Amino acid sequence: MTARPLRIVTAVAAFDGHDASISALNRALLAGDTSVEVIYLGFNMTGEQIASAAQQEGADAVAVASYNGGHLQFYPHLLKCLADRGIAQTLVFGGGGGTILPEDAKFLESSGVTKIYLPGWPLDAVATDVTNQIAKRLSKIDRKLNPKMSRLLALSRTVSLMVNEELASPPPWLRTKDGAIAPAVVIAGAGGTGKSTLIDELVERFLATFPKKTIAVLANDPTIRNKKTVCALLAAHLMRHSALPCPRSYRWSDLLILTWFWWKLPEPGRAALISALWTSACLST
Ligand code: B12
Repeated sequence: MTARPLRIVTAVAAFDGHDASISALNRALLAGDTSVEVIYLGFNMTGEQIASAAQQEGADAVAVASYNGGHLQFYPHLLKCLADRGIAQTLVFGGGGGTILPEDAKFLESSGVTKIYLPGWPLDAVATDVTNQIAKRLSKIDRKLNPKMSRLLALSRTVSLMVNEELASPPPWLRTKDGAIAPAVVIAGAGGTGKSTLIDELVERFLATFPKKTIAVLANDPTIRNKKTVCALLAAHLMRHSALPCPRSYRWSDLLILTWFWWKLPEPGRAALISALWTSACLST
């Protein structure tokens, strides 16, 4: 077990609706022996959308199903999108049953895909192998902050380091110059009460009404616990407005960790985080 949950973005490739295998993989990841946060994007996801979510969420890996026959183009394109966003270190796992031939898998793995799973693997073995591979490489993942990196990447690294209590407050260069604090709105409620639809509407209207302003959504989901692990299936990106990556909107989702951490933070720390989230803003990538 690793100290923090592994963060894995899962999706189905663009122009592909075959989501049965990724849904089964999501469940297998949650049922395994490793704590994971599975951030599920849905089907028909472009390389750009997947890379954008991986960047915002500070993902360790992306796992993408491709059944439409375009895998030889899609996975290399995805690798490029990740590299373009400064997160080439993100591990990439894939599978598409028999539509991906063994020689295609070899080619993709030699091109930078971490691993392609061919038919015959039991899904729980796929899930275990994926988490083992991520855990093995975790210590090599660079999570340093640097004022020269894109604001969006710096923001996601900051949130991720703060949530893991490896950083007490955002670096000064990520804060508002005038110390201004963004207003924060909390939306809570039981499952099925319409939170996602409301947030969708608010974010879409906000972005349309204020073309220069930025907005951050911090989405916390309840945890699923078994005897050994703490897991979550996070579906905040399934909301409508995240269909297109918008450089003015930022999204982070996790277990209840952020909420718990938030209340532990002294007032100045909260203010600094909010202002960093707000201004980072310029969210240019
Ligand atoms: C189920 C299925 C459907 C269902 C999809 C339901 C759903 N919600 O997913 C339905 C009936 C809707 C469907 C529709 C279509 N399908 Co279809 N479908 C299949 C089928 C029978 C099984 C795929 C599957 O889910 N397998 C279960 C998984 C768990 O097992 P697996 O595929 O062996 O995968 C293994 C590994 O690769 C790995 N793995 C799989 N994915 C991933 C992902 C990650 C990240 C990782 C790490 C591992 C991993 O896990 C498994 C471990 O053993 C295949 C044929 C087949 N027998 O494979 C055709 C197949 C994929 N479909 C096909 C086609 C053509 C279509 C349609 C275009 C048909 C049409 N003309 O309408 C549509 C397209 C739909 C769309 N919107 O995209 C073709 C694709 C051909 C190609 N690309 O060259 C296939 C191969 C059938 C065929 N022989 O023609 N389909």
